Amino acid sequence: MPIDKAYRARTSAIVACLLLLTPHLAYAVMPDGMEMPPSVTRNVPANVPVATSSDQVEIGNFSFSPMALTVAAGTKVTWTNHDDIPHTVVSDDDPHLFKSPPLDTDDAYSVIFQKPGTYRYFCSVHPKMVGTIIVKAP
Ligand SMILES: [Cu+2]
Repeated sequence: MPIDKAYRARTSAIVACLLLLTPHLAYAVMPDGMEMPPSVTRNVPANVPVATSSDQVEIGNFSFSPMALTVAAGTKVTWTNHDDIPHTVVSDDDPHLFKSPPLDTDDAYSVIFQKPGTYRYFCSVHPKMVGTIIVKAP
């Protein structure tokens, strides 16, 4: 049928035009001299801490275990909540050096400790739940 043929020819012409125009359109919306958006994976700032080792604190039965954990500076400490109710991990310091969101069952929260010192923390939902991370010079 001639009409159908003409329609198809016009449709493929439009598609071909769009394909040809697309790279130019992309240039049009990105003005010259504009920097490309920073890539999260490629432009890692130099001051992002990198853990040299890791250790764990388990949260269960309304307590942190071990209550006191000694690690070398550069250690990533991960708290995991095994209770059925939410807990948090909040440093005693004001302002807080670290403060987790409420951790549901099996949720984990990590902090990399770079500076030697004694870091006391508690659960903001149950302030009687306390713990300490002791960070030694490596
Ligand atoms: Cu708690």
